[in-house]
Amino acid sequence: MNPSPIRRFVLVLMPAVIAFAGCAERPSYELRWRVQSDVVDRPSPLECSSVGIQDVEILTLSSGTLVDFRRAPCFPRSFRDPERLWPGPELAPGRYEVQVHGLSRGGYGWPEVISYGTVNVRSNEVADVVPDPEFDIDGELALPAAPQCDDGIDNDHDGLLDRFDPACMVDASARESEQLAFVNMEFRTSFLGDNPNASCNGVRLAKFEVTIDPEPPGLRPIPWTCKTGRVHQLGLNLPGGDYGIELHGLDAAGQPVVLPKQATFSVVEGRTAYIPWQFDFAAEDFLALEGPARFVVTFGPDELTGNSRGCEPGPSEGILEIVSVTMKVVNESGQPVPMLTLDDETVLDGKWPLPCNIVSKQLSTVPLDWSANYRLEVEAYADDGRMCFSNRTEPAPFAPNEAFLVHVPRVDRSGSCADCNDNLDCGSNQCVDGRCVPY
Ligand SMILES: [Ca+2]
Ligand SMILES: [Ca+2]
Repeated sequence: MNPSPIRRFVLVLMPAVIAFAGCAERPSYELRWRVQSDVVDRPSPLECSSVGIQDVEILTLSSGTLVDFRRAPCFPRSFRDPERLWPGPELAPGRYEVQVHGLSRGGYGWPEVISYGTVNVRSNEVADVVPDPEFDIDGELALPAAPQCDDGIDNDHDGLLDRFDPACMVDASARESEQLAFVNMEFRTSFLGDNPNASCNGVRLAKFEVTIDPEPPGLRPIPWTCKTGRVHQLGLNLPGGDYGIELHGLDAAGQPVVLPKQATFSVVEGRTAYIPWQFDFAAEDFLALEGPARFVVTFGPDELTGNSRGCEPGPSEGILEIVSVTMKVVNESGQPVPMLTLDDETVLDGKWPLPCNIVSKQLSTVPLDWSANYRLEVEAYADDGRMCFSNRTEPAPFAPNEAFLVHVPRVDRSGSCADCNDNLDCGSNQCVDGRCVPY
């Protein structure tokens, strides 16, 4: 702890004062002090050592100017006799302020460990110091105890000293015995109705930050990076009570991207709590969400091999060629969204078959406003118009900006949708029930 301004002033003055204090003198006042301790109730060295105060400094001031400075043990031997007082300096008649500062074993003081009183010095008389009302214990100067988080004592006997005690980690002015609740929070976040295709990058959300009200002393909110599918753990030591929490979503520059999510929770002193949070940011939570949907269409995967395919069959996969596809954008209730187009103006209304090779590359829509939960239905046809692949029962949710895969499952493997008619169609594989499989 840094010396207070008055202490620096005192240290500069010390050599001159000590020279003065060295002269033979008759004390103009006497005083006694004691530490405000709940450990001992009668005069004892313990009242000092139990609160981490080793020495005291006694300062005498006249109209704010230091006129004497001396040091004493916090509990002088003579104090075992409850009637004995400590001699002050010899002073000219007048009114003085007297301060007693507590010092640690390390020799430093604390701004809150100071006791104040006044004394009226008259000639040929030893005066008593009158403590200020808030520092008065039966006429003695009451010295506040040292802060438990900085007194060098394991006050609650848990083996953890001062700043290593959990209570002090949260609040440097706490008592070590304060029982905090350990709160383990888990944050799961999702976007646009738990849309599996919506990513942190796609919605331009770079990091999250949490604030807690009332703010626990010593807690500095630490932002964490937004990663799709990631669960973030946050461990906190909190005093018991009711709290509000806000989750903020920020862009890479630290600016808000969404309206914060708010919730409340309670913790019970001394208990451990596990609080799972699930926050979904819907389109209306975003301050500005725009951009196209970007996607790649793939057929399959095949339930036996796990492979997906394009318009043309792969080597030894048979002879089925997909010649045309339809693509239709629907809303949440399955109704077509009119006039929604790709960036090349292809209308995604599913009315006309498109050549299959349109899906041989990544596709992109025009920029969308994301107010509706758009989904994409894709159907794929053999050369005679028979539908072999369709995701109509589970259309793919559109998500902004970052490319996602649209898997279109097989719905027919017979007739012109069969991969093969005989082994010759399958190259190094064999044809079983219209499918090419390894021998
Ligand atoms: Ca402790
Ligand atoms: Ca302590």
